[in-house]
Amino acid sequence: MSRKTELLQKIETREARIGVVGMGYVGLPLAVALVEAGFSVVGIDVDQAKVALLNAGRSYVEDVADGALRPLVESGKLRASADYADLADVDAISICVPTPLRKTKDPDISYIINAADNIARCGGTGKLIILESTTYPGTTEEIIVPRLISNGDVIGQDVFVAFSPERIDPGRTDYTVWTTPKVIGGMTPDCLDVAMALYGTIVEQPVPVSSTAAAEMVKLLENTFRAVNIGLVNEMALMCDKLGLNVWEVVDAAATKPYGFMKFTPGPGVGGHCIPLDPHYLSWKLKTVNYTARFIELAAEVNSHMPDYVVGKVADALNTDRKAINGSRVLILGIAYKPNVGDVRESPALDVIHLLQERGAVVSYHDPYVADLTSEWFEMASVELTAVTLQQADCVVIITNHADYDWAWIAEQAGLIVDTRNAIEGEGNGRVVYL
Ligand code: SAJ
Repeated sequence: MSRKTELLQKIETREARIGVVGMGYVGLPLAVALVEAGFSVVGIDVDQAKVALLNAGRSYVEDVADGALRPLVESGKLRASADYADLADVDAISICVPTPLRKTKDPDISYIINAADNIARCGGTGKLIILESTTYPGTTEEIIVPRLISNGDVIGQDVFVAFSPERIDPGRTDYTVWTTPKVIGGMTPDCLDVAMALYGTIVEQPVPVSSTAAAEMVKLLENTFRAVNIGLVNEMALMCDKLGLNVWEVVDAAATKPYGFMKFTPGPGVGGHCIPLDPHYLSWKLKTVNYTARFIELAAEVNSHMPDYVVGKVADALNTDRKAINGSRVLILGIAYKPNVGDVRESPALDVIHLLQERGAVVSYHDPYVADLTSEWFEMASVELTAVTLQQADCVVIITNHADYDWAWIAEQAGLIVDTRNAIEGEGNGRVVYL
């Protein structure tokens, strides 16, 4: 029996044992979905604290409730480990490790390399290896494959390799692992067949493409599409400001077009661990072939300028009250990178606070999802949001429009507001400055 047939049978009967490397916001939901599909899963994570929490049936990922996790652990079908050696006897491995940027904006694939080295060390023969981490086209072929064939194994015969970009969207409830189509590219047709078979057990619509590089590029298009369109609408905000137009009115009216338009809204910048970072994996790769990814670089330039633009708006607003930024009390509402989450990674709020402090403002923040904050520039704790804190602020700056906020009440209490999200729509005492 060929190794491919053996793997396909084990997947069909659910005898296949699966390893998931990286038990974060991508790996843990994937592991849960695989166990719910009938597989036994070992989750590998270098963070011993995460391993202990998972083996105690406790989740640290918003989208996975303890109540969903605990029975899977208690049944013995899901366990966590910090020891890569536990991958020796699994049949398939999904790699879901971080792919951050270095300070130089170059890709940091050290987590992928570490995972690949450890997987090769415990033996890839007879296994399906799927990389999920967002990365530049060519990573699977250049980093994963060489480590798996160094023992003489042949890709597509002895070991099977694919790439399948993650589409886990923390906090989203309208799409699940099952209902979100999943793109899959194999190193060979047989690799694709095996990967499609495995992911076909947890995803309603696996989407095959012709190669791992194509699959890697799909993910980068998805997130570059967002970064560029957010950059476009942010530049629209700058242009509307120059022309004395209300960008929110313009965007809302354009969004009535029932076809050929997709609404994006301006803001104080682009945060999160995907959109501000992933496109730089693509522009970096293109530089290696002497090509400049102009849209990516321009979008990054526009988006990263927005915090400066917001601080300029604050300065102008205070100036109307004959106040300088220096010494003014500025209250930031919402510092998470997007509404209704507590994640502050790459949040533009951090840049706005830093820039305001650099100009002498006395800055505080409130965020119902972020109790305290440590950044490279400062440490802060969320203040209590009361009428007094609003009234005492010389300027209130709305950075993240969490659904929890009572905007009408805030508009009544605050003397001056810079609203970067059009949250105070049509309310307020006329003392609201919009982007
Ligand atoms: N942003 C704007 N204007 C917009 C949209 C976003 O300023 O019109 C800002 C947000 O405030 C945030 C940043 O851009 O700071 C990124 O926002 P995002 O909506 O892209 O949120 P992310 O980073 O959580 O993106 C994820 C992605 N999901 C995956 O990669 C699986 C993205 O593809 C999703 O479309 C997005 O969530 C989503 O729609 O929630």
